[in-house]
Amino acid sequence: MAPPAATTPFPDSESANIKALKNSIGLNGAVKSNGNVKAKTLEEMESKWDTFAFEPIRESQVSRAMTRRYFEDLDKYAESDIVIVGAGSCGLSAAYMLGKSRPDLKIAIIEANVSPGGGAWLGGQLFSAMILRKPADAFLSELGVPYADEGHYVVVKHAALFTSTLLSKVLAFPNIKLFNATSVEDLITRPDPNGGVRIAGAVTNWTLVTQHHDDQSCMDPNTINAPVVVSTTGHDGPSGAFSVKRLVQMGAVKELGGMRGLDMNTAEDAIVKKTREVVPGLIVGGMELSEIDGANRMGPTFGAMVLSGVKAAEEAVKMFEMRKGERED
Ligand code: AHZ
Repeated sequence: MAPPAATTPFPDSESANIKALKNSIGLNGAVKSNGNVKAKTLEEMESKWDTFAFEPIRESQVSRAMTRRYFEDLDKYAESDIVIVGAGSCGLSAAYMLGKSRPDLKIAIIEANVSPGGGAWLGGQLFSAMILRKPADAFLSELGVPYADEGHYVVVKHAALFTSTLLSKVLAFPNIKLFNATSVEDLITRPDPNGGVRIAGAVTNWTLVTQHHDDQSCMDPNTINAPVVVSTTGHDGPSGAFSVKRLVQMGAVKELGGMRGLDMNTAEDAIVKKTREVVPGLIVGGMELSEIDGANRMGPTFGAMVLSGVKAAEEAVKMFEMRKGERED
């Protein structure tokens, strides 16, 4: 779709903004770099909006500032220590624990959606509050997310408060890169010395490309090597249970158990207890596990998702320590 056309002329072609830009542009049309622009406080701007102007910029500077960093990240994380597939409540909880406990590891998170967070922006039936059964309140205290204590369970007033706090902390870790709008569309495999395969990384593509393999041809993917992959892609659905479904297709797992009906008490304990390495190199956590194990679903209680993430992080570190010698770079 074409961008909307301007319907009114530019009001002041010699605005302070444009004059500043012209002054700062050299003969070749490039904006001269100025590393010593004095920072202004919001108080200094207050009531001075008539004389207000942004610092000048050339469009290519914006382009380069984004693309240089993105391509540096693609280069850096092409060999990762741990790849987390899916940034829902389980994947983000695992990422938080890993980012905090192992600042020495390179951790890539691949999230198919533009917006990370999976099903954790709302509680059940699109209501706001998020319920977590104890002892998952320990993770909220760790994050500093406030909650109401209701005895056996706690209530966060809005699920988005939990998810935005968790996300902001995960994104701030210098050793974690979130590649969102990017899908894992296959797994890298190697023959395992004990027979079968081990998982050795993730095969990625822009999600928009992944969605168009049926109507466009030859759109080959990209790859990330890693000795440990943690898959937390949720239960089956338009994009869920990705890794376990792929394991069945490639014969690494015989069949899926299929997620069973809702039973909060049974489901949550089972998901945390069974969070594990399902084939060498691949740990599965969160609701993706219900599909392989034939476990119940729990619906709108999130304690198992965060504690499955905490356990997946612990398992990932153990597996990394065992396998780091196998890194191929
Ligand atoms: O976009 C997905 C979501 O953010 C992402 N994802 C799925 N397939 C992917 C792929 N590549 C990259 N191939 C992919 N990303 O994985 C994330 C999964 O988040 P989620 O919230 O669906 O899963 P979770 O296991 O963290 O939490 C599930 C919470 C529950 S329980 C439940 C029920 O019992 O009904 N329903 C939900 C949503």
